[in-house]
Amino acid sequence: MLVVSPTDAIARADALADALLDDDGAIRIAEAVDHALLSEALERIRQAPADRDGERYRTWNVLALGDVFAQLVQLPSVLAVVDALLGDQAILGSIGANRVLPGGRGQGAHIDYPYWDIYNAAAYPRRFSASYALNCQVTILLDDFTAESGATAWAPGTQGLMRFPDSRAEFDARAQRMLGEAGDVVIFNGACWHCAMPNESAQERTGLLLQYLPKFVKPMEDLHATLPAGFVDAATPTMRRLLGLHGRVVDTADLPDDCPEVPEPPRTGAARTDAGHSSGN
Ligand SMILES: O=C(O)CCC(=O)C(=O)O
Repeated sequence: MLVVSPTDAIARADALADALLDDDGAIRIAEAVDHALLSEALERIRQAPADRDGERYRTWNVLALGDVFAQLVQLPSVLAVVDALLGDQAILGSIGANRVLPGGRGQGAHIDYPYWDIYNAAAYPRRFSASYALNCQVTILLDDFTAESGATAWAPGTQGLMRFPDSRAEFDARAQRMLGEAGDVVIFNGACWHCAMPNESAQERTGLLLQYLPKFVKPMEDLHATLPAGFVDAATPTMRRLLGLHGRVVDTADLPDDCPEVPEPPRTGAARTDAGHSSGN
């Protein structure tokens, strides 16, 4: 997996987006988040209600749990790559946490929303293809991800196949691990086969799972509905566009006769670097 610094991620965002489409389908930004933010996020996740399955805990929509999460979805180095892949009006479709404690089980290999029922061809447009991405997954490593602690496994190059693996053996034969240290961020094409792995270490392994989508894909979670009053009023332009609150309506009735361009509605989400802090980059 290609590993870059936050500065490189911004400088080489187009090339990295191409790597997500054409190469391994995953990259890692090293030291993208400072440790104070990691600790705060972890503390809030541990206190939040979660769906439990043995030693695995899943918390959905953590955006409302604290300002730290608003900061983590707006990391400039990450958004540079997301925007290069999905367009600069990309939205946030989901933000959840997957805590896998010692003894926690792994997952079945899968691909992510909106591809998650790709086996049902009738639900997809004719000639549906992998030529551009409808999802960009981002895992913020809140703990070290090692082979022992259950670092996510993924099968490089499978983002072009537009199908689930036929068997676990097919997945395992191609799989590598998304290894990294707390504070690193892995960005991957959600069409890649992947899964959490069993935690056979003595340490917790928690990832913050962010799902970004092009502006025209319906978000997986209704994030906006659960936000406290005042969140949107206080939101940065980038946060507003991640919530899909940027202008969407173009009044085609009023186009001048000779107009080759459709005027854009007011854009409130163009800036990528207004998160108000550096988060290590
Ligand atoms: O936590 C992980 O390692 C991956 C989780 C995942 O792929 C999912 O829940 O869809």
